[in-house]
Amino acid sequence: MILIPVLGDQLSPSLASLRGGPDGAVVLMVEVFDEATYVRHHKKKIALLFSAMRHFADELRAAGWTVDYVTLDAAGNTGSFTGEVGRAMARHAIDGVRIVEAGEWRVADMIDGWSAQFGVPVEVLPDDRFLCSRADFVEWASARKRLIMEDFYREMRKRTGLLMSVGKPVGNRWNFDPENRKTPPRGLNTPGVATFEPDAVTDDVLALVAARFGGHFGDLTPFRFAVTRAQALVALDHFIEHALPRFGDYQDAMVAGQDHLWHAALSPYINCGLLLAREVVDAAVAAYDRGAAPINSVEGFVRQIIGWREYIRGIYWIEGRDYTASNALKATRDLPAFYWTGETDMRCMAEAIGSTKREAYAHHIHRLMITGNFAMLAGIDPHQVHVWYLIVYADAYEWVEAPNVIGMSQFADGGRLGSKPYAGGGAYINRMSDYCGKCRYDVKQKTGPDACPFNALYWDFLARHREALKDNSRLWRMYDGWDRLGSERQKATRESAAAFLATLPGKAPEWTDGTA
Ligand code: FAD
Ligand code: DLZ
Ligand code: SF4
Repeated sequence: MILIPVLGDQLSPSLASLRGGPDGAVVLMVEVFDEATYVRHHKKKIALLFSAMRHFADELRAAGWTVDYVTLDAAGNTGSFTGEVGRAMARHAIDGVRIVEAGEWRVADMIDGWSAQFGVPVEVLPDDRFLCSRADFVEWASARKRLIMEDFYREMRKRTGLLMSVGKPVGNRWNFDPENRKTPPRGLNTPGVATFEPDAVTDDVLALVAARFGGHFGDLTPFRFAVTRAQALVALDHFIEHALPRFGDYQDAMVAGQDHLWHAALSPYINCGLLLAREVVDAAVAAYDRGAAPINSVEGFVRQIIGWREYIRGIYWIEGRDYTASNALKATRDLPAFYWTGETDMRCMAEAIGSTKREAYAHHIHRLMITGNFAMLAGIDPHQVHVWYLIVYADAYEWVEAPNVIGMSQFADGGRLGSKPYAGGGAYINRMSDYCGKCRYDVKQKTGPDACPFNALYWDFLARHREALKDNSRLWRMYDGWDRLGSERQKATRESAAAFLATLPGKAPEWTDGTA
């Protein structure tokens, strides 16, 4: 008999290992302590995964599959994927395993050991829920010196035919980003995201998570995530109808008290398999075709998914197991404790961390230009930053989190993923948000105890890393600006940055040491 382990991020009825329908095999799904604690995930993330796994198992059973589901508190649960596959082998007289490739090195390495350990053939199928296979990405990358996302994206547009018309991009442009940098006017109503009341299955999971992982970061309730494919499809429809039309316009905006703005908040569902990337972009393109959303929004959204998401995954596998140890800028400062509490006078940081804590979600600009930007400017150890991001977001799996953090946001890979560090001072944040007006710091002041910390930190970062960054042509204008400040103001700026950094609290090890 064949055993088909289905991992927590493989909750798709069309998964390659399940294709063709029930065939006498046993599907194995396991809630294991190791997966919940290899980093101490946000409570909401664990609840989402366990509830979605339980619902998915029920749906497979209803479709005729034999499903062996091991709950976290089942007697004898060994706590690991390998331990549970071993126990299932004994329960079912298994003579072969069929599994879709894991999303990350850690689990892929486990699966690689199973055939020798259990003495049966293990067939590992490509995860074709991605639009670009690992092999195709390697082929694309091997023909190039620099792996530029925009080049990859255009290739994907051509390959998929999405937003293409007789070989040309729809609207005669590949990219409508210049239209996508608007600051939302005051009082604009945001559409919110679709929310779902917990059912009995979710209630059981919430009680389990509270009892077993109560010390993990983040708010467990209110819990309003979709936990079934049917609910996730409702969330997709809600986004397409209510948020997509303005997604492009306000993609980079930040507004106090608004966690989602016009973002999709679909990544937790796409990444665990409740939604497929392809159906999500097809829905956006269909909205464009029927005139329900403008090209700048639809193109921007499609680019995030068939461009960024696929590119990031390709980079993850190319970079290898040691990518998360990269530290090109040799940053060593501990992650300040306020990353876990949100208790800081920097209003922008408090907003981004608050959303993270409440929702296990923050939109892209919060992640990139607030918490990520601050960590890079302050010289925080990128590995600690990586662990934080892996813990706190419901959509975080190493394949997508690590290149975004180590590469895009911390420049810790020395520029292999991004062509320049995403560094910004207070002026950027002030332009893109309504935070600064009510902040205890003054965004207009450059130095001194009341000045916005991002201002001095921004220049201090550039000055500190001049040797490493001076040849980057995209930064010449910034270095020119720094040189024109003159030595007096440069000195005051660096002293101001040092004074601020000296006030940073230390890290809170209970959330970052990876133990239960
Ligand atoms: P939207 O803004 O509505 O975008 C639509 C979709 O595009 C997302 O659902 C997502 O599937 C995709 N997407 C957009 N940008 C990216 C990107 N850079 N990489 C991959 N997919 C992208 N995304 C994750 O899925 N998991 C992570 O752990 C993660 N960590 C991040 C860490 C940092 C420091 C940064 C800067 C970005 C990270 N991202 C991550 C990418 C992006 O921020 C999230 O995908 C996005 O915020 C999810 O919210 P949304 O669905 O509302 O996205
Ligand atoms: C994230 C996660 C968590 C918290 N728990 C489980 C689990 O108990 N069982 C499971 O199969 N998967 C879980 N996952 C998702 C896995 O970590 C994910 O499937 C692997 O990282 C492979 O990419
Ligand atoms: Fe953030 Fe500075 Fe604005 Fe305060 S003044 S919200 S710290 S950018």
